[in-house]
Amino acid sequence: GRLLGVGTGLLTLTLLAGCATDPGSQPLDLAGGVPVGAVLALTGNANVYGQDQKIGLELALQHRNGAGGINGNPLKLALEDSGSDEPGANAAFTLQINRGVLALVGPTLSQQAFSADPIAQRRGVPVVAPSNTATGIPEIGFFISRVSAQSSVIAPLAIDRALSIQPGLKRAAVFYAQDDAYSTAETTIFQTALKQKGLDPVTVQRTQLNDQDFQNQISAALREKPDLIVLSLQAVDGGNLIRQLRELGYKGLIVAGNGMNTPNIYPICQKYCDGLLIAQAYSPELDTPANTAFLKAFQAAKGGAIPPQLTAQAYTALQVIGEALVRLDKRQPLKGATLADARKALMEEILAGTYATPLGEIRFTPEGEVVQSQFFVAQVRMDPGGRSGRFALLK
Ligand code: PYR
Repeated sequence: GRLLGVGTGLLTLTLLAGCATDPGSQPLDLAGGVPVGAVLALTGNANVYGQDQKIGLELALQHRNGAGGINGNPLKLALEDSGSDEPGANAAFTLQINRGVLALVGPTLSQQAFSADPIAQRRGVPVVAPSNTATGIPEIGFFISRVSAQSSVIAPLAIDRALSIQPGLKRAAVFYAQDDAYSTAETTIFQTALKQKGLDPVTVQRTQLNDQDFQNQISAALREKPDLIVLSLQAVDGGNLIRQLRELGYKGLIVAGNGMNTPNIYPICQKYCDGLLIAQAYSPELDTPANTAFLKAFQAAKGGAIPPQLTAQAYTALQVIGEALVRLDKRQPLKGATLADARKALMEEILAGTYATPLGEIRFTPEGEVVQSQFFVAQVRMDPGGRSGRFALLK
């Protein structure tokens, strides 16, 4: 930038700083591997998701590099913790983009994605979201895609299942966290699905993500004598609410959404997690080479446990980026390209592909929405004592 005089000095500085930190026009730096970044919630309330996701990324990285990396050059993954809020996600996205990554996996929460994805979109950096389920994520822009099925295609399945377990259900009570993008998007979908099945909610209770005591909302809901409770809450607030709901005497079915879709809810709701119904975008029983390889790697790393959906989705996100990079590099070598050109070509390649993943075969709409064919419903079964449990797939 040139000096524009005293009055616009600040503007000049900002422009200069912008140029100095944006590596997009530089040749892509492939020394030490092909650089990709991930941004996960490893601290704060959403760390319960980030823990599941981190191992998925580690296993996908191992798998890619065990298969020759990106045509002989290893895939190099830099992981940053976003915390569980928007400023953390914005800062981690910016750091990774300035570091020169070709693509990003993340962020964990939809609430964070609506804040951080526009940064990647502006900077021309492909994003593959591993766990954002709110309506409208890929619509943020060309560079934004996801492998996590959106609530509208998955959440209603758990309501169908509740009705097949107990066909006489009449009085649904709904809870959602009003300060969270995932919760507000999903509850709209749950409420529409309930109405379509003649189960107009008898009450809708609003909570906040950081609430710990839900006595007021629960008491108000129980006065309506519900026989089905439908929750769009994250894991910590949802786990606490379920515990309090059972302690206050509710005995009926509970359906939860994707926010409670992690075994990390067990220590929170303990024995009261038992019976919870949650739709799944992953089946550990899927009998395909891609899922068998993933299962084997997970069980070797974790000693026999069953992979959570969030682990399979995070694995898939990095798998997609790795396979798209292999194809792109064969067609149009990464070496010698500018970072900006390689990022754009990579996004086109991601959207064009079909991928054999642990989630089954997936591809993308031109918008970047995942196209996936198989979904399931699981019921949480807690062991006596309530310390551990499993997500049992319902047939
Ligand atoms: C989301 O934030 O989109 C979740 O599904 C938790």
